[in-house]
Amino acid sequence: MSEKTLILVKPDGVKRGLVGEILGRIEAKGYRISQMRMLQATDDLLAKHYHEHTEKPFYSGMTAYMKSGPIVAAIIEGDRVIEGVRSLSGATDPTSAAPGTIRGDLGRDWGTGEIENLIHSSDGPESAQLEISVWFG
Ligand code: 3AN
Repeated sequence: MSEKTLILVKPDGVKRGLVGEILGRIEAKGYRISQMRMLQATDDLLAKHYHEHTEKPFYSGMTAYMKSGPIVAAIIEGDRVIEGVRSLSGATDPTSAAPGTIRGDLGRDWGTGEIENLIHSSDGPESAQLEISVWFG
C-alpha cells in the first residue's frame, strides 16, 4: 500500500544549491513528490516537529541552524517510502554516513559545532503523519 513521508531540505542544502540534487535522488529512486513548499522555519513549527528533542542539550543549537535560512518541505509518496527515503538519507552524522547516501555523499562536518546534515526524513508512520500535519497543516 502506498504511503507518505515528509522530508525537509535543511538550510545548508538550500544555501549550497542542493535542492535539485536531493529531490532528484528521491525522484530517481522512483518516488513521487506530491506536495512541496519553501518556507522559513519558526520556533513553534520546530518545537512540534522536534517534540522528542526539546529537552536535549543540542536543541537550541539545532533549532538555530534550522532557522538559519529557508527550507524546502515536501511530501513524498510511494510503497515503503518511509523506509526507502531514510535509507537514501543515510546516518545522522554526515562524516560517517555511508557513501551513496545523501548525507554521506553531499554532507560533511563544517566545524560549526552543529550537525549540518542536509535532509530530514520521517522515521516511521506516526512521525510521518505528525510531520506532514506540522508543515502542511
Ligand atoms: P535523524 O535526522 O538522523 O533522524 P534524529 O531524529 O535523531 O536524527 O535527530 C534530529 C536532529 O537532531 C538531527 N538531524 C541532528 O541535526 C540533531 N541531533 C541529533 N543527535 C544529535 C547530537 N547528539 N548532537 C547534536 N545534534 C544532534
